[in-house]
Amino acid sequence: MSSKRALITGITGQDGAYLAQLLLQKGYSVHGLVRRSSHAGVFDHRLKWLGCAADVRLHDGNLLDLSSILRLVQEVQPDEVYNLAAQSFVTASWQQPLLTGQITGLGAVNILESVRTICPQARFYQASSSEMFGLIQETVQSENTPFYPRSPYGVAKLYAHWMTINYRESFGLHASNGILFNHESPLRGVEFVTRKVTDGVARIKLGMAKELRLGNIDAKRDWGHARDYVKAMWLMLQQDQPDDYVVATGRTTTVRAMCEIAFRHVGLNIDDHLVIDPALFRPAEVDVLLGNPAKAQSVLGWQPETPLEAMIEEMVTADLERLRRAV
Ligand code: NAP
Ligand code: F7E
Repeated sequence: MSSKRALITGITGQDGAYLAQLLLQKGYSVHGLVRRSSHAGVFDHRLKWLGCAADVRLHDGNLLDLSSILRLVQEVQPDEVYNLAAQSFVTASWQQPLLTGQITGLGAVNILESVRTICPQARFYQASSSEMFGLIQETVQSENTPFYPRSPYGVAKLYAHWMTINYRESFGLHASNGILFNHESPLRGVEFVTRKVTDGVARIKLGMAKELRLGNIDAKRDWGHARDYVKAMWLMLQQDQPDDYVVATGRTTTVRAMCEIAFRHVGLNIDDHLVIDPALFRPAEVDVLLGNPAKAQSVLGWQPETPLEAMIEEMVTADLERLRRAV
C-alpha cells in the first residue's frame, strides 16, 4: 500500500469522487479542495454515494484565489496533484465565457504556479478535454490531431493544456495532460446529456414525467465510464516521464442511439416521449468526436472496461432507485 499524499481539485465533482475512491483503495492519503457553498449538507453527496466522504480530508479554498491554493499546497505537501476543477458545462460557457476562462483556463495556472513554487517535485495531472478538437480536423482524433475548439469552454481548456505543457518544458515539472473524451456515470451532473436522458427516462417510467426534451440528437460522442477513466489519470502520474494521452473508447454513438438504449432498458418506446426543442441547440456544435486510445493502451496499459450499453443501463437503474427513494 502507498503512503503518498494526493491533492484533488474538483473532488466534489463526478471524476473527483471516483478518483478519490480509487486513490483511497490504493492507500493514498487524499486531500480535496472545496469551494465554500451555502449547501453545506449536500456538497459532498458524490463522495457519500461512493462511501468515501469520511476518508478524505477536505480543505476550503477556490481555484480563483491564488492565496488559498498556495496555502493549501503548502499545508498538504502533495506527491500528486490532480487538477479536475473547472466550469465544465459547455452550454454554460457561452453564457459565462469570462468566468469559464478564469476557472477552467487561468485556474489551472494558479495551481501550476503553486506546485512550481512550493513542491516542484510533485506530479501534476491536468484534466484536458476532447472539446479542444471541436471542429474535428481528422476523423479519428489522437494526440497528434490539430485542435479547433468550438466553445469558450474548449478555448479555456486549450489554454490550460498548453500552459501545462509549458510548465513541463520550462520548469521541468512532471506535468501531464489527459485528453479525456466524454465519460459518464450515475454521478454525472444532470445537465449533461447522458444523465439528463437516464434521469428523464426514469421519471417517465415512474409516471413523474411524460416527455424528454433534447436538442441536437444527431451529435455523436465517444462515451466511456468515469470509473474507468480515473484509472488512466492515475496511470499517467505513475510513468517515469510526463506526457499527454488521449483517453477514449474508440467507438462513437449518436445521442439518439444512446437514448434508445435507456428507453429500451425500461421497456418504453423513444418515439412516444422524445421532443426536439430548438432552444436546446448550441450556438456552435461539436458534431462528432471519436478518439484513438492506442497510446494510452500501449504506454499506460489502460483499457476501457465498460461498454456504453452497460453504463447507460447502470445509470437508468441508479436513477430509478434515487427517484423511488425520494418519493
Ligand atoms: P464536474 O462534475 O462538473 O466537477 C467540476 C468540479 O470543479 C466540481 O467539484 C466543482 O465544485 C469544481 N469547481 C468548479 N469551480 C471551482 C472553483 N472556482 N474552485 C474550486 N473548485 C471548483 O466535472 P467532471 O465531469 O468531474 O470533470 C472533471 C474535470 O475533467 C473537469 O475539469 C472537466 O472539465 C474535465 N473533463 C471532463 C470530461 C467528462 O466527460 N466528464 C471530459 C473531459 C474533461 P462544486 O461541486 O462546488 O461545483
Ligand atoms: O453534450 C447534445 C449536445 O453536455 C453532448 C463535458 O463533460 O464532455 C462534456 O461536454 C452532446 C452535445 O457534453 C442535449 O449538443 C442534445 O452535442 O453531455 P454534453 P459535451 O458538451 O460533449 C466534454 C468532453 C467535456 O470536457 C465537458 O466538460 O449532446 N445534446 N440535447 C444535449 N446536451 C445537453 N447537455 N442537453 C441536451 O438537452
